[in-house]
Amino acid sequence: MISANYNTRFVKDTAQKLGFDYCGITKAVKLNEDARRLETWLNKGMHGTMQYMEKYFDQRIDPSLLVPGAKTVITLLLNYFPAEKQNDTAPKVAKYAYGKDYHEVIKEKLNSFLQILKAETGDFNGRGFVDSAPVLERSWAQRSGLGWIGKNGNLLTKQSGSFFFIATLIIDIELDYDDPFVKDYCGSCSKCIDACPTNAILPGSIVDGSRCISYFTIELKDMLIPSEMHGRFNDWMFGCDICQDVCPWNRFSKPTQEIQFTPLPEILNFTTKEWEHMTEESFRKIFKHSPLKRSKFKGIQRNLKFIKKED
Ligand code: B12
Ligand code: SF4
Ligand code: SF4
Repeated sequence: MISANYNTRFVKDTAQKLGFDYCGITKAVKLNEDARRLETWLNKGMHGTMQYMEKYFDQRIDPSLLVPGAKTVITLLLNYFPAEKQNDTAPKVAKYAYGKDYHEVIKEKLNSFLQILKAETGDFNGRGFVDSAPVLERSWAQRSGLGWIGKNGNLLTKQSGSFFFIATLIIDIELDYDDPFVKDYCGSCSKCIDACPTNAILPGSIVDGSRCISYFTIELKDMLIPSEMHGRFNDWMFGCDICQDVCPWNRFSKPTQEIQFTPLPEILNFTTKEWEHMTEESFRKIFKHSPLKRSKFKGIQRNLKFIKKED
C-alpha cells in the first residue's frame, strides 16, 4: 500500500500541475459549529429566494453523506483576478464573470484530478464539487489552512487576497492533514462593512445574502428588485465586487494564469448603449459559456433598467 505521505505529496503536485493556485487538505468530519451558523442564517431568511440553500442541510454539514466512507476533504483555490479591467463607464460586471464559466472550467479540472489520482493510487470513492453542490466550501478552505473568513464573508489568503474560486474533492482515502487557519487578519479594519451600499455585511462575518447586490442581480429570478434598493447599486449590472475591491488584502492580487478566464472582449468593451441594444439572440451567442447566462437575457435587461433609473 502506498503511504499517506506519498499520496499527499502526489495530490499537492497534481493540484499545481492542473493549474490550481493553492491546495489544502483536512479530515472529513461533521461540521457541527458551521451547522449552527448555517441554521441561524437560514432561520433569519438571509438566503432570500435561494431555495436551493434550504435543501440538503444534512449533506451540507456532513461529507460522508455525499461520499460514503469519506475520510478527506481537499480544497483547491483558483485565482480569477483579471489582467484587464472593464471600460469604466459601462454597467459593471463582477470580475469572476469576465471569462469562461468557472463551473465548466473547474469541473473539467476536477474530473482530470480524480482520474490522475485513481491511476496513481488505485480505485477509490471520490467526487468533485464546485459551487452548486451542498458543500460549505469556505468552511473547508479555512479548515484546510488556506485562509481566514473575512468580515465580508469571503475566504482571504494573506499572499494574494480573495479573488479565488473554491473547489472541493471529497475522497474515501486518508491523507496527511494541514492545520486549520486559526488567525484572523482583518483586525480593526471595517472597510468592506463601510463600503457595502446595501448594508448587507453584518457583524461576525455574516453576509445577509438577501440584501447583496450579487443576489439581486443574479439570483433573484422573474422578480423586480425592491424599490428600497434604488440608488444603491453603483452601476453593478451583474454581481458586485465592492467589498473585495476595498479590501487591503486584495492589493496583493496577481492576474490569473488560467487562459480560459481571459475576459470576453464584449465584457471589456461594450458601452452602455451596446448592452442596452443587445438582442436576445446575440446575448445567447456571446454569453453561451459565460456566467452571465445564469441571469438570462431577461435578468440582464431588468438589471440594466434598474441601474438606469439610478442616474
Ligand atoms: C449562496 C452563495 C452566495 C449568495 C449568498 C452569500 C452568502 N453569504 O452565503 C450570494 C448570491 C449573495 C453570493 C454572493 C457572492 N458570492 Co457566493 N456563493 C454562495 C454559495 C453557493 C453558498 C454559500 C453558503 O453556503 N452560504 C451560507 C452561509 C451561512 O455560509 P458562508 O457564508 O459560506 O459561511 C460559512 C463559513 O464561512 C463559516 N463561517 C462564517 N463566518 C465564520 C467565522 C469564523 C470565525 C469561522 C471559523 C467560520 C465562519 O460558517 C458558515 C457556515 O455556517 C457558495 C458556494 C458553496 N457551495 O459554498 C458561493 C461562494 C461563497 N460565492 C463566491 C463568490 C465569488 C461570491 C461573490 C464574490 C460573487 C460576486 N462578485 O458577485 C459574492 C460575494 C458576496 C459576499 N460578500 O459574500 C465564492 C467565494 C470565494 C471566496 N474567496 O470566498 C464561492 C465559494 C463560490 C466558489 N465556488 O468559488 N454567493
Ligand atoms: S458583494 Fe456588494 S452588496 Fe454584496 S456584501 Fe459585498 S459590497 Fe455588499
Ligand atoms: S476590508 Fe478589512 S474587514 Fe473587510 S475583509 Fe478586508 S481586511 Fe477584513
